[in-house]
Amino acid sequence: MLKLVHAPMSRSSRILWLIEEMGIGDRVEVQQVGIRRFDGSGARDPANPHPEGKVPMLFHETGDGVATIMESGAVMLYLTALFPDSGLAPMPGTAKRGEFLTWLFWYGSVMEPVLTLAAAGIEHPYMTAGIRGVPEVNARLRAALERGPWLLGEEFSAADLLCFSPYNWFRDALPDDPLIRDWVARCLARPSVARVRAMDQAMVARAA
Ligand SMILES: N[C@@H](CCC(=O)N[C@@H](CS)C(=O)NCC(=O)O)C(=O)O
Repeated sequence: MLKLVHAPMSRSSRILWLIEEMGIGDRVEVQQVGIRRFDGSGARDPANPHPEGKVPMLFHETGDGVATIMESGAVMLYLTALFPDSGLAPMPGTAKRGEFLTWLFWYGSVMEPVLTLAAAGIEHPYMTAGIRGVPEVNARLRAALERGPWLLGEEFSAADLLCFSPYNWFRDALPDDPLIRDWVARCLARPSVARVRAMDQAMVARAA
């Protein structure tokens, strides 16, 4: 019914974190593919249906066809809405829903571009005028974390999984801010993260 196109230790691992957190592993088939990695290793996999050869990609057989979802935030939104009882997202009609949607879209529109360009050492006035920079990203995270252990306050959500994910791979990007560092440590300590790390390592070993 549900199929996730996944490459081990990549952006699609965060969808596996979510699936583990939601306890829906038995509902999702995982199709492992290869990808071209940013360090130049790997290659586009002809078996990957994503139009750009990327992951994640989710397929859902619905009553009226197959829903195809790309972009991590959209995949998270789709899954948490499909399984509303999983507790990983506030529901429509609640005040927290607005914050939740904002984090998912802010991640893709602001946080990821800002951190990617910072890692590449690129600064441009168009970027800071239109999207902003690392200080603003850190300020947004800090303002939320001053109110609670998680981005939405007391409740852990898919927004934490998405927004902490860059620091899972790029520890150098972590700001020297105890509030943000402790939040990342709390996210890293989630059993789902350790379980997916083991799953990913097993997939890599099988493919070798
Ligand atoms: N904005 C997309 C980014 C997807 C993406 O860049 N995924 C990487 C995995 S880390 C990929 O598949 N790269 C392969 C390539 O660029 O060819 C999302 O958040 O899902």
